[in-house]
Amino acid sequence: GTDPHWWRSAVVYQIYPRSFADSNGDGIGDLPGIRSRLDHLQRLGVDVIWLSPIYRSPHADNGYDISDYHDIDPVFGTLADFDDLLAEIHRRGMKLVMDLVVNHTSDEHPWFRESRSSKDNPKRDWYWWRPARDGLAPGDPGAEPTNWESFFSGPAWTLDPATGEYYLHLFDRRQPDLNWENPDVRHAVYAMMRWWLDRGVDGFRMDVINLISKDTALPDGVPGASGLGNGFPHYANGPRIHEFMQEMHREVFAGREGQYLTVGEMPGVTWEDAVLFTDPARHELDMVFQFEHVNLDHGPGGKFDPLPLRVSDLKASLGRWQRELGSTGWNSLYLGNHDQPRSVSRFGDDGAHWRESATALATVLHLHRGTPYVYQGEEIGMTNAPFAAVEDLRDVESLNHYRGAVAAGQDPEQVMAAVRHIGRDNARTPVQWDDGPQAGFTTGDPWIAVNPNHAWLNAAAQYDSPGSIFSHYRRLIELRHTLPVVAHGDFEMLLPDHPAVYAYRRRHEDTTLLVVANLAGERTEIDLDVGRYDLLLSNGGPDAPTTAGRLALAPWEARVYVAT
Ligand code: ISL
Ligand code: CA
Repeated sequence: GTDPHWWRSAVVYQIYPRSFADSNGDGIGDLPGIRSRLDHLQRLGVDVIWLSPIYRSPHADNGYDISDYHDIDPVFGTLADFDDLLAEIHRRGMKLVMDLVVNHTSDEHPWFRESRSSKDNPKRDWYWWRPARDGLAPGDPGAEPTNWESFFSGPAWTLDPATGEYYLHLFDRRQPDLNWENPDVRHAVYAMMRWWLDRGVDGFRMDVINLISKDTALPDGVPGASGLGNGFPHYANGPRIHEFMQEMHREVFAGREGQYLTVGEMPGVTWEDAVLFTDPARHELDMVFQFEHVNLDHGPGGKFDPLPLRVSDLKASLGRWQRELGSTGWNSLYLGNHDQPRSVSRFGDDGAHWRESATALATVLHLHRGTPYVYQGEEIGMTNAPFAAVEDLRDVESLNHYRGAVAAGQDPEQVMAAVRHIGRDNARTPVQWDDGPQAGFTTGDPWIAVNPNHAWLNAAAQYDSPGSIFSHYRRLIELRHTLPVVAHGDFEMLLPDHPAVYAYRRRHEDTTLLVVANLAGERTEIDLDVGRYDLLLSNGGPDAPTTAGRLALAPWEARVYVAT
């Protein structure tokens, strides 16, 4: 199209390939499996598919550890399968965005193999190598070059016996960080990106891209509960991050403006920075994933020390991002992804109000200003999984945490309770297609157990049901496509101090959209005059009795009104 900002009226669907659909019975989702389920996505009406990594990988972190950026991992298929899938997606009028994981590689990437081989290897400087701390010998306790803790527990440095030096890994030890200070690293990444664009892909979701510019002085961090230091202030949104993003834009996207979508995943990004990243005049990124709303329930001890979530905090956070990105920046809108627990279990009520809460949350999210992302299974209300024991887990983050916490003396049952609540495997159980064996995901043994609730919670049961979660998502996506106010309207929060009701108004030209949702399990009544509006969409049953100037809302009821 000719609209350079086409993604403002688009909806993106995230596929986690390993858990989407298995075509050959080995228990792992794959590219032909995705191809076989494209009807589902078309029926839903999404515009763009984002694929979590499918590159060659030893799968220490399910593909977020890449050993060859130019090939498909055999477990997912071949480059020919990829070209086939891409052609079919394009034929159906959709686009495909690839995951770009370039803060780090796999320790099996040839770049790292060369880099670790000797101190004077030409690729030595492609990663972060440092000797033991002054006065200490390699391997001594505390000899790591900095005290930083990795995201996945333990020190962020690992000693490599080959040269007696340590390498930096913000994530697992099998995910060494690339050194973006070295221009050869940057240009190798840009060349690889152009290779995929030339192959026909429509953009990139950039993994932890705001971590690529580190403070080269590598200062220690403030020690936390684990005794290790918090390096975050020294590597997140570092000194050269905007320079790198502008350089990438020039080197990769110049001359292709308007044809692709870029979204940067950015833990800890502030709205001030997000405006800079997404202001089109600065030529950095189309949008970013911010983390404020998915960190609201993290306690002082981090994500595995969860706190109860308050609706008022969620409103304040999302509302602030709406307001502050304003008309200069652009939001990405999401409640879940492959790193977060299931959104209906976390923000909603996956018991008594399962359908109502899933649809209420979707309503509030999708009608914001920004580009909505649907994480696979969210459109049918998939829930957290009943992991009984540590043997049921697969995620490196959860497993590292479990081992570390139990070794440090925590009660294993309590550690499991936290993992069950917030662990990433919740989002990684197979998509529930139908009520048959293994939910229609595979004819073999799935790599992670299917949620037993697929007996009633599955896609097939929802397609032709007008009140289903799937039908509601479909309608929300359609509204973004058909009503310009959804993509282009401004945003005004209503009832900001109400503890349960999320209400806002969007305006564009002569149209006003009013979105009201009760995000709690009790009926409520609010002061809101909807007299001049028409009801466009709701997730409720029969109309609640409404007196002039007042609106009654059933538990988790959501209503969308329009006036022109
Ligand atoms: O879930 C998290 C750890 O507590 C997040 O901080 C997560 O690690 C962060 O969102 C970065 O995620 C991305 O990079 C990771 C990968 O494991 C995630 O799957 C990916 O989305 C390292 O590549
Ligand atoms: Ca397979």
